[in-house]
Parts: sequence; structure tokens; C-alpha cells
Amino acid sequence: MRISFCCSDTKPQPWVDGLKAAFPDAEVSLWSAGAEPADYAVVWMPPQQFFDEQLKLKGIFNIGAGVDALMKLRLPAGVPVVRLDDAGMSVQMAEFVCHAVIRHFREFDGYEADVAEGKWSYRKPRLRTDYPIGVMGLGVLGERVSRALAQFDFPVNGWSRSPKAIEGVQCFSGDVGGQGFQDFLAASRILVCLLPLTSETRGIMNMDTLSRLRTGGYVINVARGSHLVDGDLITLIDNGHLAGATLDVFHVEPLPADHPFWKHPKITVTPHTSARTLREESIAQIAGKVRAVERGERVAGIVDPLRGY
Ligand code: NDP
Ligand code: OXD
Repeated sequence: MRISFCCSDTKPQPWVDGLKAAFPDAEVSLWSAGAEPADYAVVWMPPQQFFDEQLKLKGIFNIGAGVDALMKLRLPAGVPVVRLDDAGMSVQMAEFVCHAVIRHFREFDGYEADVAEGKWSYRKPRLRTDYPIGVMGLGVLGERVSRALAQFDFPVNGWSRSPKAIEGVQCFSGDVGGQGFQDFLAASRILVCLLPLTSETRGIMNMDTLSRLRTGGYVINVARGSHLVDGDLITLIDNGHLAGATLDVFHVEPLPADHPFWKHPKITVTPHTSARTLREESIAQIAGKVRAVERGERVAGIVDPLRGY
């Protein structure tokens, strides 16, 4: 068996070494133009040339949960694309989102500012019932995040395309713009985005949708930058409808130095780090799935090209 690794923004050697250890009987190599045809590809944002040349693939394994970058390419017809299915990401996402929510809810920024001025001051405790949280996307990551938030007794709403039942979470479903979506937004004050980026979800956080959140809303985007219309977020923060945002993902990454998000006092920026791909867990998951595919079994995390996720 031949496995080709092709990744545009990660140091490749530890991956190649890890894959070699996981597949002692296979030939594992770092892809370069003109390389021999491989059976399986392990990729992150590969160039189109990779797929134009690799014509014998039996499976494409993405070393991330989101496949939006892959879906923009011309992929070989009929070859399954398999994304990471948790692989250690959901717990990271839960801690990141809970941190962002609690930091906002408990006003830790305000306390830090007071302490910096040597002030011993109290703020009136807020009511959790005034801070219902809406999680868009109830997949592998969104479900874990919703459950984690519910453990802190926040009212939690969730929205997905198909109906779900999650203990402690009020679940809404349906299409973007449909009644379930409108009801979900109207019931939420803090909005967390954990959707895949598809033609339906691009720009989903915009003037219209964010205006439907309760006044004093807060946005946490940990999915993809293109889910958000940046200028609309800034307008709604500056006019007081929204209290602020924590943003981990951006239209262009790294976030350009002159982007207004960097210096906005009510926006917290993190460098696409809310849930990192963990190499060992990911390689173990991919190795298990390649073996399952070789045995002719169906594996979890196969992307539906029509849905785009
Ligand atoms: P999943 O595919 O498991 O879940 C996606 C969820 O979104 C599902 O509940 C799905 O609904 C819902 N959804 C998709 N399209 C729509 C739609 N049009 N309308 C309503 N609901 C929709 O993905 P994951 O939870 O694993 O990952 C989610 C995203 O998180 C990734 O695509 C990636 O972009 C991002 N991510 C970000 C990271 C970071 O570090 N910032 C790290 C990892 C991932 P249904 O269940 O009905 O299909
Ligand atoms: C992912 C990511 O999709 O890292 O896994 O953003």
C-alpha cells in the first residue's frame, strides 16, 4: 500500500514519521510533483495539482474536521473524502467556548481592568437566565460544546439541519432562514458558530441574523471566518446591539495586520487555535479507518459532496 502525505501549512516530517510507524507495511512518502500514484492521501489544503496527478486514490483523509478547502478543488469522482471525527478536538472546543462564555458572563475583562487600576470593586451578579446561549451546528463539536455549556446551568439552544435530541439543550432544526432558525436566534443572546462552511452557511452571521439576537448579544465564532460578515459585526457592536465577540477564525488567516478586529476593544482575537489537530490521535484514527476501508467496511466521517460537509 502507498500513502502520500500532502499538507500546505504543517511541518510534514513528524506526520510522515508517524504515518510510517502506524503503517509499517506501507510505503509512506511526502508528496512532490510527479510522485508515484498512491492508494491513500492524507492531506490538509493540498494544491489542485495533487489530485490532477494522483489518479489511483482509494481514499482521501483530511487532517482537520472542516473540509471547505478540499471542497473547492476538483476531486476524483467516487473517491471517499474522510474528515477527522473528533480526534481530540471536541474537548478542546468545549473548553475554549466555555472559557469565552464565562469570561464574558462573569465580566472578567472588567475585573482585570479594575485590578490594573488597583480597584477592589464588585459588579452585580448576572442571571444565567438572561444569557441563553445558541450553538449553531450540533455535530461532533457542537454537541459536545452544548452539553458542556449546559453543565454550567446556562439555558442552551442548539440548531442543526436535521432534528436532534440532546439532554439539557433546546434543539431547533431546519434550513437557514427557516422558522426553526428564526426562533433559535430570537431565543439566544450568546451565539456560538460551529457550522461547516458551505454555500448555505457562508455569511450566515450578518446584519439581519445578528440583529435577531437579544440586545446585548455576544458572538463566538470558532468555525470559519467566512461565516461572518465582518463589517456587520462591527456595526452592531458599535451601535450597542451586541456587547462584543470572541473570534478564532477569519476570512484571511493570519488576520491581516490592518484588520479592525485586532484593535477593537470589544473583540477578542485568537489565532485559529480553539481546537487543534492532535497528530497522534489523528494518525491513530486515520490508520484505523484505512484498515477498515481495506476490509471493505464503512467508516465514520465520510463527507457528502452534495451537502459539502
Ligand atoms: P459536523 O459535520 O459533525 O457537524 C456539523 C453540524 O452543522 C451538524 O449538526 C449539521 O447538521 C450542521 N449543519 C450543517 N449545515 C447546516 C445547515 N445548512 N443548516 C443547519 N445546520 C447545518 O462538524 P464538526 O462538529 O466536526 O465541525 C464543525 C466545524 O467546526 C468544521 O466544519 C470546521 O469548520 C470547524 N472547526 C474549527 C476548528 C478551529 O480550530 N477553529 C477546529 C475544528 C473544526 P446535521 O447534524 O443535521 O447534519
Ligand atoms: C479543522 C480546523 O477544521 O482545524 O479541523 O479548523
